[in-house]
Amino acid sequence: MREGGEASDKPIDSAVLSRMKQFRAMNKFKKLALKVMAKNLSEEEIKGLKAMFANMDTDGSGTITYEELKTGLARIGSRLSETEVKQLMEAADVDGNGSIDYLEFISATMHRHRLERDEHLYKAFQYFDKDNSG
Ligand SMILES: [Ca+2]
Ligand SMILES: [Ca+2]
Repeated sequence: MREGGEASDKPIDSAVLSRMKQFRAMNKFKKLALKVMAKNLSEEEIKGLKAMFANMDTDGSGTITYEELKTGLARIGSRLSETEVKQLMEAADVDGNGSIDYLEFISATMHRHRLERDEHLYKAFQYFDKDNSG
């Protein structure tokens, strides 16, 4: 905490952090399913997360590096160790290219209750059903 700093107790911040931690524990299939769902979310649904992504991507490159994640998380009031930030980074970086792109970020931080929503689930199902056999 610092004087004159921004309040970091906004619910979205802690929620996002705990979702990232949950994401870490998911298997590859679940992560991919979330990524497909993330693509289909409406602007309205991801407004807050989009702003947070832009906020963390300080150089505006369109991807979040480890350094940016570390600083960004610290800014929203997290007290994670280097190791924990690294673990979150590795978890969110689904394609393993060393940075978190927009879609990876949304996948790792979106509301999990979307998983239950039929519409999104169906789209994810269709994606994996390559031969459309149903
Ligand atoms: Ca960046
Ligand atoms: Ca990546």
